[in-house]
Amino acid sequence: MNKKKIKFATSNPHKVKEANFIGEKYGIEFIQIHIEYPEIRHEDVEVVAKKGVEYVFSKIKEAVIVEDTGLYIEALNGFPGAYSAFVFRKIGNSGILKLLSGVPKNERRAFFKSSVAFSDGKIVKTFNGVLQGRIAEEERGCEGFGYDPIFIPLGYEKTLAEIPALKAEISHRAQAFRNFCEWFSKAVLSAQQS
Ligand code: ITT
Repeated sequence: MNKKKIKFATSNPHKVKEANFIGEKYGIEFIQIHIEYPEIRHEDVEVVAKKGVEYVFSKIKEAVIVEDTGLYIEALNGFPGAYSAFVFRKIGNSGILKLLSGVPKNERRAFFKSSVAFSDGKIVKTFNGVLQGRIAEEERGCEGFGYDPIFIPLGYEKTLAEIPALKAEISHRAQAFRNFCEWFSKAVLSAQQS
Protein backbone atom coordinates (compact mmCIF):
# COMPACT_ATOMS: atom_id res chain seq x y z
CA MET A 1 0.00 0.00 0.00
CA ASN A 2 1.25 3.50 -0.88
CA LYS A 3 1.48 5.45 2.33
CA LYS A 4 -0.08 8.89 2.53
CA LYS A 5 2.62 11.25 3.78
CA ILE A 6 1.81 14.19 6.05
CA LYS A 7 4.26 16.79 7.26
CA PHE A 8 4.67 17.06 11.04
CA ALA A 9 6.33 20.26 12.29
CA THR A 10 8.20 19.35 15.48
CA SER A 11 11.67 19.50 16.95
CA ASN A 12 11.11 16.19 18.74
CA PRO A 13 11.90 12.93 16.89
CA HIS A 14 10.36 10.83 19.71
CA LYS A 15 6.98 12.35 18.89
CA VAL A 16 7.37 11.39 15.23
CA LYS A 17 8.21 7.80 16.16
CA GLU A 18 5.17 7.54 18.44
CA ALA A 19 2.94 9.13 15.77
CA ASN A 20 4.15 6.70 13.12
CA PHE A 21 3.47 3.73 15.37
CA ILE A 22 -0.21 4.74 15.13
CA GLY A 23 -0.11 6.08 11.54
CA GLU A 24 1.25 2.77 10.24
CA LYS A 25 -2.06 1.04 10.96
CA TYR A 26 -3.87 3.59 8.77
CA GLY A 27 -1.35 3.77 5.90
CA ILE A 28 -0.27 7.26 7.00
CA GLU A 29 3.35 8.32 7.42
CA PHE A 30 4.31 11.44 9.37
CA ILE A 31 7.38 13.21 8.03
CA GLN A 32 9.25 15.47 10.42
CA ILE A 33 9.86 19.03 9.27
CA HIS A 34 11.78 21.59 11.29
CA ILE A 35 9.82 24.83 11.35
CA GLU A 36 9.64 26.65 14.63
CA TYR A 37 6.34 28.25 15.48
CA PRO A 38 5.49 30.69 18.24
CA GLU A 39 3.87 28.89 21.19
CA ILE A 40 1.30 31.41 22.37
CA ARG A 41 0.56 31.85 26.07
CA HIS A 42 -2.53 29.84 26.81
CA GLU A 43 -3.30 27.19 29.45
CA ASP A 44 -4.82 24.79 26.93
CA VAL A 45 -2.46 22.91 24.61
CA GLU A 46 -5.30 22.65 22.06
CA VAL A 47 -5.28 26.43 21.58
CA VAL A 48 -1.48 26.46 21.37
CA ALA A 49 -1.49 23.68 18.75
CA LYS A 50 -4.21 25.35 16.66
CA LYS A 51 -2.37 28.68 16.54
CA GLY A 52 0.86 26.82 15.80
CA VAL A 53 -0.53 24.94 12.81
CA GLU A 54 -2.04 28.11 11.36
CA TYR A 55 1.39 29.72 11.55
CA VAL A 56 3.21 26.75 9.97
CA PHE A 57 0.61 26.46 7.19
CA SER A 58 1.05 30.16 6.40
CA LYS A 59 4.77 29.46 5.88
CA ILE A 60 4.67 26.25 3.83
CA LYS A 61 1.19 26.35 2.21
CA GLU A 62 0.87 22.56 2.43
CA ALA A 63 -1.16 20.23 4.61
CA VAL A 64 0.63 19.93 7.93
CA ILE A 65 0.16 19.00 11.57
CA VAL A 66 1.70 20.17 14.83
CA GLU A 67 1.22 18.58 18.24
CA ASP A 68 1.45 20.18 21.65
CA THR A 69 1.52 18.31 24.94
CA GLY A 70 1.16 19.44 28.54
CA LEU A 71 1.57 17.72 31.89
CA TYR A 72 -1.09 18.93 34.34
CA ILE A 73 -0.37 18.17 38.02
CA GLU A 74 -3.41 18.41 40.26
CA ALA A 75 -1.53 19.30 43.49
CA LEU A 76 0.09 22.20 41.60
CA ASN A 77 -3.20 23.52 40.20
CA GLY A 78 -2.46 22.17 36.73
CA PHE A 79 1.13 23.41 36.55
CA PRO A 80 3.15 23.14 34.30
CA GLY A 81 0.35 22.56 31.73
CA ALA A 82 1.00 24.36 28.47
CA TYR A 83 4.31 25.61 29.90
CA SER A 84 5.66 22.06 30.19
CA ALA A 85 8.49 22.53 27.68
CA PHE A 86 9.79 25.66 29.41
CA VAL A 87 9.52 24.08 32.88
CA PHE A 88 11.24 20.89 31.72
CA ARG A 89 14.14 22.93 30.35
CA LYS A 90 14.39 24.99 33.54
CA ILE A 91 13.87 22.51 36.40
CA GLY A 92 13.46 19.07 34.78
CA ASN A 93 12.08 15.98 36.46
CA SER A 94 14.12 16.52 39.61
CA GLY A 95 12.60 19.99 40.01
CA ILE A 96 9.05 18.61 39.69
CA LEU A 97 9.85 15.92 42.27
CA LYS A 98 11.14 18.61 44.63
CA LEU A 99 7.95 20.64 44.22
CA LEU A 100 5.97 17.53 45.19
CA SER A 101 8.20 16.38 48.03
CA GLY A 102 6.10 15.27 51.00
CA VAL A 103 2.92 15.04 48.89
CA PRO A 104 1.40 11.57 49.54
CA LYS A 105 0.78 9.04 46.77
CA ASN A 106 -2.98 9.59 46.65
CA GLU A 107 -2.47 13.33 46.09
CA ARG A 108 -0.01 13.06 43.21
CA ARG A 109 -2.62 12.80 40.45
CA ALA A 110 -1.66 14.24 37.07
CA PHE A 111 -2.55 13.89 33.42
CA PHE A 112 -0.98 14.44 30.06
CA LYS A 113 -3.00 16.15 27.38
CA SER A 114 -1.90 16.00 23.77
CA SER A 115 -3.46 17.98 20.98
CA VAL A 116 -2.78 17.36 17.30
CA ALA A 117 -3.74 20.27 15.04
CA PHE A 118 -4.16 19.85 11.27
CA SER A 119 -4.44 22.47 8.58
CA ASP A 120 -4.60 22.26 4.82
CA GLY A 121 -5.60 25.89 4.38
CA LYS A 122 -9.31 25.02 4.16
CA ILE A 123 -9.81 22.98 7.31
CA VAL A 124 -8.22 23.61 10.70
CA LYS A 125 -9.06 20.81 13.12
CA THR A 126 -7.75 19.53 16.45
CA PHE A 127 -7.67 16.02 17.94
CA ASN A 128 -7.02 15.34 21.60
CA GLY A 129 -5.84 12.56 23.88
CA VAL A 130 -5.58 12.40 27.66
CA LEU A 131 -3.62 9.98 29.84
CA GLN A 132 -4.47 9.95 33.54
CA GLY A 133 -1.92 8.90 36.13
CA ARG A 134 0.26 10.14 38.94
CA ILE A 135 3.71 11.53 39.58
CA ALA A 136 6.17 8.93 40.91
CA GLU A 137 8.26 9.45 44.04
CA GLU A 138 11.51 9.12 42.08
CA GLU A 139 12.70 8.94 38.48
CA ARG A 140 12.60 5.43 37.01
CA GLY A 141 13.31 3.92 33.60
CA CYS A 142 15.46 5.01 30.71
CA GLU A 143 13.15 4.78 27.67
CA GLY A 144 10.95 7.52 26.26
CA PHE A 145 11.67 11.20 26.87
CA GLY A 146 10.68 14.27 28.85
CA TYR A 147 8.52 13.54 31.88
CA ASP A 148 8.21 9.80 31.11
CA PRO A 149 10.52 8.74 34.01
CA ILE A 150 8.22 10.38 36.60
CA PHE A 151 4.77 9.56 35.17
CA ILE A 152 2.89 6.41 36.22
CA PRO A 153 -0.29 5.76 34.21
CA LEU A 154 -3.48 4.99 36.12
CA GLY A 155 -3.79 1.26 36.82
CA TYR A 156 -0.03 0.60 36.62
CA GLU A 157 2.95 0.80 38.97
CA LYS A 158 5.69 1.46 36.43
CA THR A 159 6.64 4.78 34.85
CA LEU A 160 6.18 5.37 31.13
CA ALA A 161 9.97 5.26 30.77
CA GLU A 162 9.87 1.64 32.00
CA ILE A 163 7.03 0.49 29.72
CA PRO A 164 7.55 2.04 26.25
CA ALA A 165 5.51 -0.62 24.40
CA LEU A 166 2.50 0.12 26.58
CA LYS A 167 3.04 3.87 26.20
CA ALA A 168 2.96 3.45 22.41
CA GLU A 169 -0.55 1.95 22.67
CA ILE A 170 -2.25 3.94 25.42
CA SER A 171 -0.59 7.34 25.65
CA HIS A 172 -2.19 10.76 25.27
CA ARG A 173 -0.29 11.04 21.97
CA ALA A 174 -1.41 7.60 20.73
CA GLN A 175 -5.03 8.58 21.41
CA ALA A 176 -4.74 11.98 19.73
CA PHE A 177 -3.06 10.49 16.65
CA ARG A 178 -5.58 7.64 16.49
CA ASN A 179 -8.37 10.25 16.49
CA PHE A 180 -6.59 12.21 13.78
CA CYS A 181 -5.92 9.12 11.62
CA GLU A 182 -9.56 7.94 11.93
CA TRP A 183 -10.81 11.31 10.74
CA PHE A 184 -8.15 11.80 8.08
CA SER A 185 -8.63 8.38 6.51
CA LYS A 186 -12.40 8.85 6.37
CA ALA A 187 -12.74 12.54 5.54
CA VAL A 188 -9.70 13.20 3.39
CA LEU A 189 -8.33 9.97 1.95
CA SER A 190 -11.72 8.54 0.95
CA ALA A 191 -12.75 11.86 -0.66
CA GLN A 192 -9.53 11.77 -2.74
CA GLN A 193 -10.23 8.20 -3.84
CA SER A 194 -13.85 8.81 -4.95
P1 ITT B 1 7.77 20.42 19.72
O1 ITT B 1 8.88 20.92 18.86
O2 ITT B 1 6.83 19.49 19.01
O3 ITT B 1 7.04 21.50 20.49
P2 ITT B 1 8.60 19.55 22.39
O4 ITT B 1 9.40 18.38 22.87
O5 ITT B 1 9.02 20.93 22.82
O6 ITT B 1 8.50 19.45 20.80
P3 ITT B 1 5.97 19.94 23.65
O7 ITT B 1 6.12 21.42 23.70
O8 ITT B 1 4.69 19.39 23.14
O9 ITT B 1 7.11 19.27 22.76
O10 ITT B 1 6.27 19.25 25.03
C1 ITT B 1 6.21 19.91 26.26
C2 ITT B 1 7.14 19.23 27.23
O11 ITT B 1 6.54 18.02 27.65
C3 ITT B 1 8.53 18.89 26.68
O12 ITT B 1 9.47 19.12 27.70
C4 ITT B 1 8.44 17.42 26.38
O13 ITT B 1 9.69 16.77 26.60
C5 ITT B 1 7.40 16.93 27.38
N1 ITT B 1 6.60 15.87 26.78
C6 ITT B 1 5.85 15.95 25.65
N2 ITT B 1 5.29 14.77 25.38
C7 ITT B 1 5.69 13.92 26.36
C8 ITT B 1 5.48 12.56 26.62
O14 ITT B 1 4.77 11.80 25.80
N3 ITT B 1 6.06 12.02 27.68
C9 ITT B 1 6.82 12.76 28.53
N4 ITT B 1 7.09 14.05 28.34
C10 ITT B 1 6.53 14.63 27.27
